[in-house]
Amino acid sequence: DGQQSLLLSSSSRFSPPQGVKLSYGTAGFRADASLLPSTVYRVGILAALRSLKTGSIIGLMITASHNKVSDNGVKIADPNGGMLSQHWEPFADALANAPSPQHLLLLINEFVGKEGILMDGVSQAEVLLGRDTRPSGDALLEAARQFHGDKCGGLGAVFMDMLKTLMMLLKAWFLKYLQLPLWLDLFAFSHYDNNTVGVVGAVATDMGILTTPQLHWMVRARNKGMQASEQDYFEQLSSSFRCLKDLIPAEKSKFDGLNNKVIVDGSNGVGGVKLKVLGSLLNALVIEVRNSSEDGGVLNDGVGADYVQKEKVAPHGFGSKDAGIRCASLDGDADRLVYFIVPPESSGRIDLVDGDKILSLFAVFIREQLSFLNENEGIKNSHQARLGVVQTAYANGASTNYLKQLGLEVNFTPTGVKYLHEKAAEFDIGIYFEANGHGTVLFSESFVGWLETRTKEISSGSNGLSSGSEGKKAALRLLAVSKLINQAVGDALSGLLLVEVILQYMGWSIHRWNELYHDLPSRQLKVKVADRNAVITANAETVVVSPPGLQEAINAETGKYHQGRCFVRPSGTEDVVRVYAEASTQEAADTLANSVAKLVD
Ligand code: NG1
Ligand code: ZN
Repeated sequence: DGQQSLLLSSSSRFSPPQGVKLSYGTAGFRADASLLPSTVYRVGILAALRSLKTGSIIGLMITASHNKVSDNGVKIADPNGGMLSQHWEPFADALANAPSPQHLLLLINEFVGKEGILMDGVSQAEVLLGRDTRPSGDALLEAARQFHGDKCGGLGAVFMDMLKTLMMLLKAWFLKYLQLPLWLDLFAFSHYDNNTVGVVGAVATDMGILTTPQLHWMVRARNKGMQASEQDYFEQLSSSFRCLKDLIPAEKSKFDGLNNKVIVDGSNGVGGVKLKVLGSLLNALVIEVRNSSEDGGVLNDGVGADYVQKEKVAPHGFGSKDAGIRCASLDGDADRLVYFIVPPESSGRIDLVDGDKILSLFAVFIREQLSFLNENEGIKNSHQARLGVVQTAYANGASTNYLKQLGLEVNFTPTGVKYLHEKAAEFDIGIYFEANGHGTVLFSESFVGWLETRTKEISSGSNGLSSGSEGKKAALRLLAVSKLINQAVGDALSGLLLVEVILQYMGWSIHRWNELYHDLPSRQLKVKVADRNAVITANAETVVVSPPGLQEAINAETGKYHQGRCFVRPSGTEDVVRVYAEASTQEAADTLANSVAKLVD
């Protein structure tokens, strides 16, 4: 009958790919784009349920970041702009892998009951949609729209129609086998019989092509009741940059011509386009963008932060002509940022200024501002801000030593923004970065509130701070940093502006910055194995607990090298086991990585 055919067409269009087990992973679902329509469809349902559960706006981003152009992915932004609550990940996995609409339906119902999600006909789900420049992005959104209803557009219709289909199916199924009509009434099922009215309303707004951090920023801003258009994003970043720039002491800003220019590799993706807009709002900085999506190059192919960081070579379009100039590279969705220095001869190899060094620069600056605050009598006893830094095992050992030697508290978490972010949120100011360039600086609400009150008191002259004192300026600077740097996720655009203004403040060239410490040589490898999840780790991924014996073998290899450090872990975004090795020479790091890769194979 009608229900059956709806179901049939649903399952034929949106059945999950055969023989593939999808996992929400480090950064949502990722796979070859051709495998993803059913996943995007189902994540659309997930997003709507999440919105109902939290009573807030949720984000849905279609991107596969630094992965190759034929891949794509989908992930959720939670109400605060962060990653999907880990507690919902098993549900996401189950949804994506449900073999049939019947299973999907049961899963949803079970979960809705368990989570106590209100489907009262009044509550509205609201989801903001974003995608990067991947050619498959549009089609994936379209795939999610195939059941387009007559009243609502986009995801709303998908959600409505999916639920309607599922509810009808469930009704038939339950009535036939379980005789549980009463139970169904709990879901006020009858409303679904009408084609235009639903128990659940879901509104999806397509925000168009965005960087991942822009979408997260918008979700966060909307839920805080703030203006959240793309223009608002650009305004906030550029005005806080200007504010920081204006707070640079005259004696500190000794610049030569080179120092107000940065050349940025956009990875042939979305970041370059957005950075051009941002750059046009700034006078104090010249941003030259190369490898932008409209330049026609292939996304992430020989370009981008991941390539530059892993291969330690200049991206396409950069060469010895750029020697000595500050260069930076974004990844495909602009949530990663690394800097680099091109050597004078075309040897290919670059000096990489990675996420660890960005973290170190931010830490030095923020620590200095906090000490200005603490030195100031008016502030001394009222608030001692706790500053913490968070890294993963991929952080270069030399960076960890440097940060500890600055007297900072260094914390380690497993790979994955969700873990780093959560840890950093425990501090008044928490700085987290992955070596690959993903990171940000989080300010606690109480500390921002304190800064706001303090800077207001200062401007009305009602406290002990003399206007123009370093204490006052430090408070204003920290407040501006909290507005400039994305509070939702790592954001290459806001990170770049913060790096640039701190370098101007310090009067540092990229060379001076790079000299903060010297990286230990390192090597990263990927190993394709039958089942990467056979490798189970502990202690922030530094130790293998299964298969048995592997860690002992790694220890034995590592022990052969001076300053040797090595660990392996299954990737959360690719079907590989990653090997990381560090040692006192590049050759040693390479050999260590290669021999451990053989142990894993
Ligand atoms: P996996 O594939 O789990 O290693 C990679 C990065 C993470 C993170 C995610 C999300 C490395 C070694 N791993 O995760 O740090 O950025 O992608 O994009 O760079
Ligand atoms: Zn990314």
